[in-house]
Amino acid sequence: MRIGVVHGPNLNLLGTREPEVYGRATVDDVNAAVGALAAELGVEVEFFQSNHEGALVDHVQEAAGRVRGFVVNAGAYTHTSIALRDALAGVARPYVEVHLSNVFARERFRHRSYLAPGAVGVVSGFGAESYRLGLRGLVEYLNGSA
Ligand code: CA2
Repeated sequence: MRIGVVHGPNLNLLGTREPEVYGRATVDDVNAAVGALAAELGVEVEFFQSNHEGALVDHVQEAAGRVRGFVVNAGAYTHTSIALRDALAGVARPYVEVHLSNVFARERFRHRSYLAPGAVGVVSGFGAESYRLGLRGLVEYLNGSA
């Protein structure tokens, strides 16, 4: 089983600024932690980050042929992108929406997600651990035990 992990805009800056909001882990650290859990769970993972909405849409379409599902932190596109929502719905692969911060404890514009209604679940507020919780939940869902 192969899972796609998708990081949206500005997540390439992780670990360099705003550590009080997003923690000190870099995107490579997050990927390494997710990769370690994937090995424990016996699944393969592939990672993608882009700052561009269309590139994220292209990636979801292209990766869908290889992966059983996605763990997605769409960053700010979570709150704005009908295109990414349509891409995820269009490829019909289950996905979990994850966030480093607790978006519900932040500005109101972060409370709305275009992706959440189509997601298997949402994990928000656990820093890098949100991705690992999301991966665990998605794999259990795909294995039929969640
Ligand atoms: O909490 C999350 O994971 C977010 O998806 C992060 C997005 C934000 O727009 C969402 O509302 C919640 C922003 C990612 C920006 O990441 C940075 C990391 C370090 C320095 C600056 C930005």
